[in-house]
Amino acid sequence: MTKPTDSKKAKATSAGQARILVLHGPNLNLLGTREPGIYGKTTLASIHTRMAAKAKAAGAMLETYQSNHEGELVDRVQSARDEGISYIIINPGAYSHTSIAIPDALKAVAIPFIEVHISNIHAREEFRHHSHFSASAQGVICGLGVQGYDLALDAALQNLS
Ligand code: CA2
Repeated sequence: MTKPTDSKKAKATSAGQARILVLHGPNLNLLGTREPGIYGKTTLASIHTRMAAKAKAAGAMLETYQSNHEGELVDRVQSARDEGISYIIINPGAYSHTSIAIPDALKAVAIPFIEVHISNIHAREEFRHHSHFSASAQGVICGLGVQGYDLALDAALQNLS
């Protein structure tokens, strides 16, 4: 594997290294421990380790946050702007289908984001088919398992370079 050249590296912001925030909604802390048939066997911690290594190799910094509470996710999105986060990757979990507040916060901070779903929400129950996030997302990845996070990170790094 070749090392990324400087031109392929994520652009540093005036505040330093490009910072990417990975957000996870409710119950995703259980990844790898329950329902492996739907969500796989990989834990959130190992997803983060892999993503952080990839981000670092590309000259960016990864931050991660999981919460089971809608207001906490809104707060995290709001503080992202002040912290100089330049990209967000988010799996809103069940809030994808119910929350207006989190997509409103994403629109308010105007930070580009990619929406990720581990399962194919369109092949599941009808209530999962609509996401309130998708219309303002830069892109949506669903149904590719936890690999979706890596693909989202590739796209984010490319967009930041
Ligand atoms: O497919 C996805 O990534 C979802 O965002 C996951 C949500 C679900 O409500 C969405 O419709 C689709 C559920 C997350 C629950 O995560 C668990 C992980 C392991 C074990 C149990 C739940």
